[in-house]
Amino acid sequence: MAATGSAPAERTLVLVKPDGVQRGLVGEIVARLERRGLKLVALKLMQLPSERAARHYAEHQGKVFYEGLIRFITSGPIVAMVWQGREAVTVVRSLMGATDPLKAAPGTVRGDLALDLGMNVIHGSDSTARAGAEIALFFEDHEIHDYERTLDRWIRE
Ligand code: IDP
Ligand code: MG
Repeated sequence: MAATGSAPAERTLVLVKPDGVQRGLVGEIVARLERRGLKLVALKLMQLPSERAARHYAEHQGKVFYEGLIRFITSGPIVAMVWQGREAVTVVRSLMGATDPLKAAPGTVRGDLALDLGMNVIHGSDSTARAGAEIALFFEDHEIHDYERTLDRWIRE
């Protein structure tokens, strides 16, 4: 049995996109991540400037949906968060569901709360390397708060 906290905690960036904020789904999404056992270590409400949106979605530049994606993600406030925990990147991706909500499994955020590819409510980093870069794009080091939770010993062996 591993000792408590023996594995390094992984971090991932999560965004509640403008549709999720407008629809009042911030609490629902935060609650799902909390209940899974991940730890919230940073959070802010912000409207994304288009240069930062372009950097965030650089991998999609040139694709047919790119311009619409940038317009959408900058169209209103988003909630940016950093979540920490065991395999946080993979855990969040599986909890989000497939990119296209029509293909996302019931029980996932997109499978339960969304219908449209362009309005799929949530973003989560897709690899640990991307997570590091994305977290740096949204947060200064001093905005990320690592802290002990007494309940952590009931989440990880
Ligand atoms: P992900 O959000 O599941 O990581 P990505 O492939 O990285 O999916 O795409 C980023 C975002 O761009 C998606 O969440 C979705 O909102 C949007 N998007 C992706 N593919 C399409 C498409 O074919 N049409 C319209 N929007 C798309
Ligand atoms: Mg992606």
